[in-house]
Amino acid sequence: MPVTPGTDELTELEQLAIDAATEAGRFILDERPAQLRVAETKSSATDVVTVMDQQAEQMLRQRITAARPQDAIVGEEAAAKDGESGVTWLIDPIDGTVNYLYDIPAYCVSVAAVTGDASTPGGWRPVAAAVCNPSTGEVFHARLGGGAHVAGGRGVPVQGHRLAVSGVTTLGQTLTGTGFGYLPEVRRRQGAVAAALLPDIRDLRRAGSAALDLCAVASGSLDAYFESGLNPWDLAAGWLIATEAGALVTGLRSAAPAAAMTVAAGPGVHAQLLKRLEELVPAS
Ligand code: LIP
Repeated sequence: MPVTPGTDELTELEQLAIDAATEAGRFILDERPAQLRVAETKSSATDVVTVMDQQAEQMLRQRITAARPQDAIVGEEAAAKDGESGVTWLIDPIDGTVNYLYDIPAYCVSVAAVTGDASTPGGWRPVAAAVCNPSTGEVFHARLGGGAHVAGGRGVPVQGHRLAVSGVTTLGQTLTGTGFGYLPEVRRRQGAVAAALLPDIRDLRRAGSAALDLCAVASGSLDAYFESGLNPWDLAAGWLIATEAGALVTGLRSAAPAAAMTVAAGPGVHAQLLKRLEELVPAS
């Protein structure tokens, strides 16, 4: 099992995640070009990257490397940087890039420090994290064993406040978030699962950012969330923030949250949602 940093180091990692995410968040909001264009595409014509994704990732890497040169970094837009400290940073400079391209205020900067082998599903876990939603000014953050909190945003006291998941106990009352990938055949499968689940839940929400969906579970503005096809940098920070707010965050069939499936919900409804998804998603 990966070595867990001590309390002082966890606090340092959390503060660095907050500072880096907040700085990059301010940059992507304040410096967004009026005529923002697609710089390149990745897995499909709709899987886009903008210059702001690339520049924000450089900003995050410089900030983290300056503070902790011995750490490894894995980001969405550039090559991995090795490290020897046992800590790896998983960074998504703009989670919800399509929303950012369309200027829909539902995108964020997601930064997490993890231990273990970040390239192996189930081989790593997040120990400190921050998610900055620059449109609302909210910064969600957590460290292992320290609870989850939000600072900034409408109605949030200056000192921030502690997050807690909803207490929903029946699947039929569960407001559930989900998302879809960039490949048509993947979307077809995901759409079929979502359609089959719809009669069993309160309703579905598709916000367009896995990190913000997991923070919504942490704050109770969603009761549950599930999605397949996520990359480690999409889910790492939200995984810890939701868990420290009281959620159960897993894969299917006792697996860890990973590309195969990520399911997050309060303890009152997680098992019910998991059982239904295991009926709908065949074992691979
Ligand atoms: C996005 C995820 C979202 C998913 C999108 C995409 P990106 O990440 O946050 O949940 O539905 O397909 O993967 O590409 O904006 O970093």
